[in-house]
Amino acid sequence: MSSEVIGREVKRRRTFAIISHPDAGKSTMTEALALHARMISEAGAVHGKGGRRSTVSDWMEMEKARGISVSSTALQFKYSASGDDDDFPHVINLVDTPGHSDFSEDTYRVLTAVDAAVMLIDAAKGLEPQTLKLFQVCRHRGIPVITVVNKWDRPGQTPLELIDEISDRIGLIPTPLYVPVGIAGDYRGLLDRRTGEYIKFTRTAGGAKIAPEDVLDAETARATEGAAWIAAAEESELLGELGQDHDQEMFLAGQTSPMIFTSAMLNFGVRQLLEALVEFAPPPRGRVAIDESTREVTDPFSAVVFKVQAGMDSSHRDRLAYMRIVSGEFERGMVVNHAQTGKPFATKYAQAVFGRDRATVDTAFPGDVVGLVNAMALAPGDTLYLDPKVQFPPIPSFAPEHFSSLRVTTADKYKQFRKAIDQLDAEGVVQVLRNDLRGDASPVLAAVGPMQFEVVTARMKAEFNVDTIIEPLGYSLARRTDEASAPELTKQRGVEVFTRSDGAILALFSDKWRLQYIEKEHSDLVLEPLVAAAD
Ligand SMILES: Nc1nc2c(ncn2[C@@H]2O[C@H](COP(=O)(O)OP(=O)(O)OP(=O)(O)O)[C@@H](O)[C@H]2O)c(=O)[nH]1
Ligand SMILES: [Mg+2]
Repeated sequence: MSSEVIGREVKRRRTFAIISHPDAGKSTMTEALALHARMISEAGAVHGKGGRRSTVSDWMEMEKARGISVSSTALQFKYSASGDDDDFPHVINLVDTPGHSDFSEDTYRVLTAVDAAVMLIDAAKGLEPQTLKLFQVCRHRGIPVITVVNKWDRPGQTPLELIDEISDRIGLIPTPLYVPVGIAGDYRGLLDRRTGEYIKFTRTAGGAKIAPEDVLDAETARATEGAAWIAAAEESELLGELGQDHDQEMFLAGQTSPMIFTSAMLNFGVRQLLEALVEFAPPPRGRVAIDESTREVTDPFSAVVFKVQAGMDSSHRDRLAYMRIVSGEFERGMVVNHAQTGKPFATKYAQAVFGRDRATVDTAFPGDVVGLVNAMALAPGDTLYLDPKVQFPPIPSFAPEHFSSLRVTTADKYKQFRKAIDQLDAEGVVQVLRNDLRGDASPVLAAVGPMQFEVVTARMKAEFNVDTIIEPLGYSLARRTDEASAPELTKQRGVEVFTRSDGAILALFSDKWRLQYIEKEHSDLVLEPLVAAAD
């Protein structure tokens, strides 16, 4: 494969994550984007039964029941942007992430695998705690952010209030590409700041279909929308005077963020978001390896695994590893190398994923997310490559703050229980800790947030038919220690020592005062902090 072909394929790809505080509308937006790309014919049509609650990316039973996402989901679709040759459309790789902070480790892993992020903000709520944290992660990783103010169909703040809040609190300057016509709750259309035209939307029944657009000139807009148009035009002018126009370099440097106002529910502003992604979001680039060399996109094949997920389909209980291709062309059937084990890995069962649906994928290029079926040896952070060898930096695991023991309640299910634990451990759903005292029958689960435990018990039941109970332990923080320090630590009150499944020795402490006391009394003990969730 010539590097010219790879270059052309890379240029038309956009790989991004949708992130936000819970409930801002990520899964609804994911569905709306797929609808606009004509991958599905009706929003909610794919898995929605009655109402629109379930979206194409929310497929787990627990997600459907609660209407929240507990796991990230990848989708790929083609989108013919304005100016595209229809035979060579753009290829969009999108990852919908869970908003709840208990699942932030999953979101973080996704952010190591994408080139840009779409940050959703609820028009009424503005910046929320998880939004702030995610912005920091994006900044830290140098991921450019497109800001989407969603739910503009409902009452909310004014555009200028939201813009001020973002620049004041995170120091990121929003550069609206469009200004909404009509206040939050009265969403009529958008003023295109570059052309000065009015894009007028028409509602469809239940917002299930693409909303028709009419493009009108400023004069006609003023005549039909009156005060709403004048207000939008004034806001646009003011933003121009403040220098808040899109600047590609500043956007890529993480200093500014193109901003769009949408209603994912009504499908308003969704096409504009796709166009902005195609026009401004960066195409895939090379990636820096552990030895600090850069694997360029046109180099031989390499990929990073960022997620492992099983139980996606009750009819096949397989394990899927999601890899993001970094360089070269991928061809199904290729035998690649697994950097962590040095072993070959056959890719006969490579699949393109679309929420819970899958199709065989024959070729893929940098930026693409490909699912590898039954990839038992692969874990998040792993590297796959064709010679020359490359290994990308591992994904740090978060510091757990919640610890519970897990016990099986049906005696004859012990074998299944063990299998299930290994499975969920390999996926990184929780960390699994063991020690001789407790034995194998009641391992300790360590998590960033308690909802991860609920996922464990729900999946134990649904996928392995094992009933389990979770018993919270009285520990609230963990430190990494070593063999030499373990005996002394075990003697201490309020401390328990475990081996994590990756071999790390962890000491759990009831609280930070206990830890401080022990650190002071026994300064010779090894007690290293783990990576904290917000780092
Ligand atoms: N009015 C209105 N409601 C919306 C809009 N977008 C999403 N919603 C509703 O907001 C709720 C949450 O939407 P989701 O798409 O599940 O939100 P999410 O960000 O994926 O949530 P998590 O994955 O749990 O973080 C649902 O009831 C949606 O129907 C919108 O543009 N307008
Ligand atoms: Mg969601």
